[in-house]
Amino acid sequence: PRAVHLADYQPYTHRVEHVALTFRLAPRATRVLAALRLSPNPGRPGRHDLRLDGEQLRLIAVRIEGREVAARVDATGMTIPAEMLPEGGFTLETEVEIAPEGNTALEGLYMSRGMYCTQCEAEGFRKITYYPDRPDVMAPFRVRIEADLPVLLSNGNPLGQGPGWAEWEDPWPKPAYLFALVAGDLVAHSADFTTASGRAVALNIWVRAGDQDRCAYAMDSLIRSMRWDEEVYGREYDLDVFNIVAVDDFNMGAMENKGLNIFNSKYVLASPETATDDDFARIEAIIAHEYFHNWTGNRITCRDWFQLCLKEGLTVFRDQQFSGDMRSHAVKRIEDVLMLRARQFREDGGPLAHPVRPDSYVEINNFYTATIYEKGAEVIGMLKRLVGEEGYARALDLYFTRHDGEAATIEDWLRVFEDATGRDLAQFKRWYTEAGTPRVKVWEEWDGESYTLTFEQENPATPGQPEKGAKVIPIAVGLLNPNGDEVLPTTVLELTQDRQSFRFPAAARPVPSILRGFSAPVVLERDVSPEERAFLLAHDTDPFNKWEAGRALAKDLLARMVTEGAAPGPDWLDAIARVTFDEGLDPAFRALALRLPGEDDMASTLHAGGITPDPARIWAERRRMGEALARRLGPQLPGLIEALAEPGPFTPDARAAGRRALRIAALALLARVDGGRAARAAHAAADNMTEEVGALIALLEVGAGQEELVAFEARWGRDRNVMDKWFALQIAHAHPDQAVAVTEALTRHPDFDWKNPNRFRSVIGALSANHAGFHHGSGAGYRLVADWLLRLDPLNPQTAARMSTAFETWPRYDADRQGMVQAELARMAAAPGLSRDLGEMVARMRG
Ligand code: B3K
Ligand code: ZN
Repeated sequence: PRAVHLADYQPYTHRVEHVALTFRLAPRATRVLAALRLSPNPGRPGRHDLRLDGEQLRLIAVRIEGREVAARVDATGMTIPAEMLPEGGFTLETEVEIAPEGNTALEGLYMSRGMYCTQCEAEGFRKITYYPDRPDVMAPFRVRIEADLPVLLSNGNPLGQGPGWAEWEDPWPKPAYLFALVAGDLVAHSADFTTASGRAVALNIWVRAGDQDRCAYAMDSLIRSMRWDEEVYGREYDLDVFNIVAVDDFNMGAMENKGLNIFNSKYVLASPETATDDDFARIEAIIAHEYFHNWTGNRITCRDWFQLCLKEGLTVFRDQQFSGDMRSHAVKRIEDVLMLRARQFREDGGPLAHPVRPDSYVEINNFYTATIYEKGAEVIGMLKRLVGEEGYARALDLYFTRHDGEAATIEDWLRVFEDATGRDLAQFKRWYTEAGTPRVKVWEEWDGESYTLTFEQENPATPGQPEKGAKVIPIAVGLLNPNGDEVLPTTVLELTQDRQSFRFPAAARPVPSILRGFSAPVVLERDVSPEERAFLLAHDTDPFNKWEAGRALAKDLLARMVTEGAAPGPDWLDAIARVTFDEGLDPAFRALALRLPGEDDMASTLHAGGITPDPARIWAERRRMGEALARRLGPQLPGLIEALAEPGPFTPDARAAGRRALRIAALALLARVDGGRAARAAHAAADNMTEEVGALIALLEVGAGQEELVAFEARWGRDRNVMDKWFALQIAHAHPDQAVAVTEALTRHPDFDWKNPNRFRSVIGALSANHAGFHHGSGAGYRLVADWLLRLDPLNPQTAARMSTAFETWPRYDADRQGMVQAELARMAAAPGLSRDLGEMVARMRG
């Protein structure tokens, strides 16, 4: 398969002025009639053949201006030679047949438990009809759906409907990847919204009968998102209806189709009995994310798929701001950084590293990555820090006015910032074009009068990019005096060279708090004593760095436990104890401070320090660390658990969720010293899924919980979304020596419907999330995951490829493990008929 290169971009030969589609839906033979109004693109002078993308379509007829023409058809599209095209504008009609029922890839038009739905991003529209399936071709669409089903939906505003048909019109020109269609027996949870300028918008969340009472939180999140985008970005909704549909079979989280968002049902449906606090928070964030795309993605879209971060990085940044405003900025930032390090730093440090704006790909679906999304958002956070709140607001206003209705590039985006603020961003652009996580070393010097911080940045080589230049790195610092008072409030230093010093007047030696708020996505390297870390954990005024100090203390300790057999000492135990019981701190923050460093994170840190990580040993030492903490806090835990019990009915707000998080963290620790007595009682008394699952995990972690698992299945056996948790948590929390056996047993469970992406992820994904289980010395974890990827690939290459990233960390481990992973990668590479998706991933990971 050939790679596509950014450098080869050319505008499309034609313009699509209007699209009219008719769908006659039938599971095995759906007819799609398309009428495209086309004209030559003045941006591509000369006469050109007309090339349309099309895959897996049965062509019935092609007509130009009503007359049948002979088009050349191949496996990826059709060509109509220039001589057969009238001069000027013309109408092209095509008629094709497709089979949604047999579409197991869940891309294009497919069926999910009797309902029709679509997923077109990135290149799924070409599986529906012949079309220039590229984001810079934008057109207004009119859609007619004919089917014997009660609910028939498409993008835009309803034009009319009758028995067996409905018509929709989307006045806003859009690329084909934002097209959507849904047809099924659905019911709506509805509400109204009036925009700031007075437009009445009908809001509907469409679900299967029986699920309507689980939509309230998603609807509330939608209404808050719409209001927030008006207030914070001045962006209003632009249609008379906004529809959301929940679908059970979906390759990812959700999709921002214009006026018709389609969601994985797992990110819509929630009730206190069935959803955890984390589920509620994710639903709020994803509803917001997809809604915010209406402006950042839909009204302004991407010129080509290399510019994906233009919409994704910005929309993630916006949803993070929103969640921070709705909840706690401090807690949200810590959670976002945890996730960035766990997923993006991991990707950036391995064979799959790629720039935020890549310059080539084989299969674009493989580039919906943590780098494009999360690092893409971090880059915008840095821009904002560099130009300030006001500069950012001016730049965004200019972006919306200058590029509304266009398909834009990263160059356009950066130019808006340059024009609005007068800043030169040529060097800053390296964040978009160069992969890899910069490492920043820091030294300090105090001479009695002044204090100097010296920074040195190193930009590691990544695949295809051996050398790179210095980045612009905003480093937020504060200085504390030895009493813990802040003597320098947060100040942003701009590192632009390989090595640079900054001097501050200081009569006493200050304690520095560096990279406050995680002001840049870098790894900071500085030798810090445990005393200084404990001091910052107690005194730092920056909540992120306060948490970071505790985290670093724990990681230093765990590293010493693993490498030298050290034992947890009072410096860490006492510091954590103080935070845990400090009632002046937000319980959610205290819960985060209690969380031990993850095993994968530890493996990566050891590897970066030149030590080959041993997964079994990390697992064992981390466990020993938890036990030591449990013994230290033990006597005070029952009191804390009692004090945090929430009287009254469940509410999903951040305050209540934070209290539950701390309570569950305390229960999990207590289980290590009381054999699970308190957790068992909490499980029995739980009236919400957060506590039910929290207590169950606490039990599984100490080798108990089997009865509870049986009861859970008996109670929730018919609920798909809840049962996904049941599958996942017994694998993720299995003993490393048992994880593979537990997974194998569950793959034989009658409800292991492996063709359903959520269920596949709950089982196979949960095994790869069990670090010591997946990387078990026997190699059985590698084998089992590879077996299942090979089985899924012919049916659903997108999900198979996505899950193959389980293998991306192999270069960290010992020669035996490296050899075993390489053998699995080679086995996959050799599989006959391997998809382009999985094929590209495997090839990149083999290096
Ligand atoms: N834009 C979609 C992701 C599409 C993934 C295609 N493989 C969801 C989102 O980012 O909002
Ligand atoms: Zn998105």
